[in-house]
Amino acid sequence: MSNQLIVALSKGRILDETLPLLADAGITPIEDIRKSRKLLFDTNLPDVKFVVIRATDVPTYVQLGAADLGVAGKDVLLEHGAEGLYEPLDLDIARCKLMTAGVTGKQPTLARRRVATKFVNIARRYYAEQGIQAEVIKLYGAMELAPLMNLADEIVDIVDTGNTLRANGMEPRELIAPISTRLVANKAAMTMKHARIKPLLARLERAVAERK
Ligand code: PRT
Ligand code: MG
Repeated sequence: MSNQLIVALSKGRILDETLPLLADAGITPIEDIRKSRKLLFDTNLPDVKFVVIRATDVPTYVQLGAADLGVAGKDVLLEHGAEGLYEPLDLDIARCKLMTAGVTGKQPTLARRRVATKFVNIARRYYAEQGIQAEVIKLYGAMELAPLMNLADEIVDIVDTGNTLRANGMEPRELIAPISTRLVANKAAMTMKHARIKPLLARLERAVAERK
């Protein structure tokens, strides 16, 4: 293992909240990530580098040790599975909820329910726990469209204000899990690089606590 600490950051909306938090913790990239086409960035800390990747790839990078630490939504972590990962800190950013939703006022039938989602593992687990027979249909985006087009009876998706659902004639139903962004760590790195990870974790813990 190298002496570097590689931190995998989720691009997209999580990144916009992660960078200010990292800055509060005293860790800043030496160039503007959002203005660059690069994927690997030096920071003001000589032994810390950022990689900026698809949110859904962060658990894989950290689990396999290509990155030592990562920043990812709990939704992504629940869907991916936690094997080989520690989750030492709730960064308390990008809060939202994983919910089921359906067409407003239209009760789901008792028969086998068709559920469209990109969170197929979460959905299968959830409906099985509820004792509801479900046929889970994998989509990659625009889940809100599926019930309107009669592709599905329900969706499992992220809800924040509920505006997206309402705009499409849908309503939130059951809460599956409250979601926030987490710091994850490779299990082996947590032991082997403990001396380097510990102070970084302490800085982040302080930055999160100072916001409360
Ligand atoms: O774009 P890409 O396919 O790469 O991935 P992505 O779209 O999943 O990434 P991105 O950048 O959208 O970030 C997603 C992560 O942000 C999630 O994994 C969550 O942890 C977190 N997050 C927080 C959210 C929201 N809030 C959120 N509101 N992710 C998505 N939404 C979407 C939701 O899918 C729905 O379309 O916003 C809409 C709902 O918002 P309201 O306010 O209308 O209810
Ligand atoms: Mg997106």
